[in-house]
Amino acid sequence: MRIRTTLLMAGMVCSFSLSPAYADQAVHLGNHGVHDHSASTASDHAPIGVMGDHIHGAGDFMLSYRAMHMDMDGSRKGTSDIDPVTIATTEANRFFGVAGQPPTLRVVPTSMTMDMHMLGGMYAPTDWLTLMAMANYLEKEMDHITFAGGAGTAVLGNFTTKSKGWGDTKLSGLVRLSKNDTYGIHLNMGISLPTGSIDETATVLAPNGAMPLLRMPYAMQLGTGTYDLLPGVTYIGHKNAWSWGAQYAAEIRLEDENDEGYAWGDKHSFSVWGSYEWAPWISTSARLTGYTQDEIDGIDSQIVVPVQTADPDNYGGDVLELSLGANLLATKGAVKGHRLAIEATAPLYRNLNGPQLETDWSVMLGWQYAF
Ligand SMILES: [Cu+2]
Repeated sequence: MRIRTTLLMAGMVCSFSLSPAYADQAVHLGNHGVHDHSASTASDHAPIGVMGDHIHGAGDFMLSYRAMHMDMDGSRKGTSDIDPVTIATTEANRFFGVAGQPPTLRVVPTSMTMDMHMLGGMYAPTDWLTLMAMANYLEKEMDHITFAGGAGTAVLGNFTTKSKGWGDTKLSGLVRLSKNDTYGIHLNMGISLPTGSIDETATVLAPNGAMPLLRMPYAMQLGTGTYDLLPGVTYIGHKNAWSWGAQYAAEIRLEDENDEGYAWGDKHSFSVWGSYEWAPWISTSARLTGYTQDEIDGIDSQIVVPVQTADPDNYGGDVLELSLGANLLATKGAVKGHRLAIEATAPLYRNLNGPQLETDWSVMLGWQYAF
């Protein structure tokens, strides 16, 4: 792990020292002039769901707030739906054999919502480097059915678990590699600090009728518990009213396990988008995002319950999503320079390590202001 951290540092130092070569290319070529946002238009920014999509001119600051709501309903195993009764009667409980553990998964999650509040700041000390920080506040809620006893289809009852609090904190450097009138390319070099809790608890309804207070499964925790590397590359282009872009972004765990004995799977995502600017104050966009994530590696020895979310193997998978969005930019008046954006996302394809709850849709609203 220490080796990977050292490589990261070396990479950053290397990029910084290369910077003078890029500096001339970077001067005043985009819509982001130095302290001059008068030439900005709505499509200067990618769809709001893309993180680290743009860089700023020297001396610029930007503040942002994003709110995301995600709705998950029903479970999926591979590419097929799987219903609660089938899970409760046929899906093996990996903890069977431990005292009191039934052979199948007698507690089934039916739906989950996640609300995320993202506070971001950007600052460009020079034209080739923009620094970015983001803090996240999360609220999660999961509904469950508890089936009675160790077998059969009789339902004992329902319960809901909740968690909320600050998640992990992300710090990034966006390094401009190239930019001209039509396109720009930059590196995203970020790190995620494990500021989110991974030992949140909730009262649950067990198949035997007991209501113990237990550590919640991985999906309900607020952070990864590990330092994570967030590398990426972003390409953006624009010509007349059209803009387009592509971004590769990854989450790579820098530690083999967190304090509780596990690490989330590495995640790789690739996004492509196009947008059309109807007027300087409004653009609309379409975006395709594909991602793949490994299952959880290791196990938290305190999470031993007959529910799919307690099995580290029931995490990750391959997903393709479609997003439609709009960017608005106030070009005059008292709110000049303020941006509002919205983007809604729905899945096109899902192959999940499961059974696992599936995401039906999500929507993100954002506000941004540069000065
Ligand atoms: Cu910005």
